[in-house]
Amino acid sequence: MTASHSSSPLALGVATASYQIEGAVTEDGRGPSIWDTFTAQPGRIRGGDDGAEACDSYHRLDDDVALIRGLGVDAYRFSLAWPRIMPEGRGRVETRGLDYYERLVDALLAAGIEPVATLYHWDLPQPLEDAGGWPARQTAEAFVEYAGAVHRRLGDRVTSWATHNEPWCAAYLGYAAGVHAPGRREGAAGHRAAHHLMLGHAWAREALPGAHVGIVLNLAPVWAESPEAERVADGVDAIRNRVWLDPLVDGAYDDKLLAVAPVLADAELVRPGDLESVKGSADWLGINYYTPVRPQVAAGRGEAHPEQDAYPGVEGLELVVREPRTDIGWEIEPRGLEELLVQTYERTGLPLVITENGAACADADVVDGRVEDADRIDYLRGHLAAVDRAREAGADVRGYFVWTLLDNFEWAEGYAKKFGLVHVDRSSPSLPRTPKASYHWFAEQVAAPAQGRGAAGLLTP
Ligand code: PNW
Repeated sequence: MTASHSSSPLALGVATASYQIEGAVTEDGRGPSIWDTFTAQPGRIRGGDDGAEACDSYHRLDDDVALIRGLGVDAYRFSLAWPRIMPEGRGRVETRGLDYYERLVDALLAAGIEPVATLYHWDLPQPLEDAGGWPARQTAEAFVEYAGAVHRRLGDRVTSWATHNEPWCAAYLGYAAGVHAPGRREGAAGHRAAHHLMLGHAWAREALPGAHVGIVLNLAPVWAESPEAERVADGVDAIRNRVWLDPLVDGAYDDKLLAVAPVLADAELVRPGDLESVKGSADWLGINYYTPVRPQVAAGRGEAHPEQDAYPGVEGLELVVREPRTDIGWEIEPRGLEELLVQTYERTGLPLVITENGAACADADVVDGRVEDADRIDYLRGHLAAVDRAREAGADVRGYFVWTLLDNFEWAEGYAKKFGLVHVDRSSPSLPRTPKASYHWFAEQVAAPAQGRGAAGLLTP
């Protein structure tokens, strides 16, 4: 790397996802998703919570856009609910679902905020899961139909698109570890899902002519806890990072990856032409970063970390979580973001966007209209500084999105873990929103840009 990108502007934004905020799960023809099914199963979600109401953003579009405007951000990253748009997963299009996102996009554009649309943030239509889900190839075919239907309606106004959010979570937390929907626990199904997610991504890009299409990965720096842990660390790196980046960059799964995921050598699964179509299929890369991953060799009956099963094929793995931690138990380490940005830019040469970064903090009460969340401000400040260092080191980082706008449905953790810049009072039926101290702090960062930051046409070349 020679050129420094620290002089190009860094767009600032805030991110959300459909199932986590919308609610209104039976409205306007929306079909069921795997998260509706999963949350209805006893014991799956902390507190028995579900997304049936969430933040009711489906009915509060104007309130939420006003909150986004109040931040002054350059861009807003949101996802579309596939089951609102194709309730059966493919075929018939429900135009009322598209109407909602069109209203959102038009409101953002009217406010001078760039919409960044994610097509798949985990709410797979249940009929597609019933037909085999992501481990089945036809789900990738259905995804292309859905992508085309969305793009036909919004492609004249939205230029920045992400196909998938965190396919590692969708594939391995959903099908191997069983902690996310659909809750299956089969390692090979995780690998099959991974392949089909990437294939769906590549095919969908072809269905979005003229669009700037990326994919959002939760890549992680993988730091072996000891020299003996290099072997398990390599397996973790294979499944967390290389299973996505290798086909994108090289159009191949290498032998070390096949050693942990032998099913990826199956010619029925990986068909001629598949990897060639994935190669070079991203115009930009989104990175969601929260914490580094620290593998060690399992000492025996150690305390099981719930994510361990999400690395199928890596035998004898234990994950260490060092201090300090956020309220969700994830280590705080901004240097991990700096390293990840520099290394991922070296590996891919793609424009990078931090599509999520943020912290879960224990709830503080609303006192005199204020919510103090100094820990979240510290977390964000430290990570923004890491982004600046990575840019100075030459990484081409175009944007940084805080996860997330509102306290919302945090998947397996229900509503107990709060990442929002805005507090949502769930004890009141009207779900009142109160901007936290971190909201005001972030608005100041946007308004008084530090060196090199400022508004940008986020991803337009
Ligand atoms: C990401 N894990 O989820 C998602 O993109 C967001 O929807 C989510 O709210 C945010 O990060 C905070 O969790 C993850 O268990 C959920 O490793 C779980 C894991 C990783 C990411």
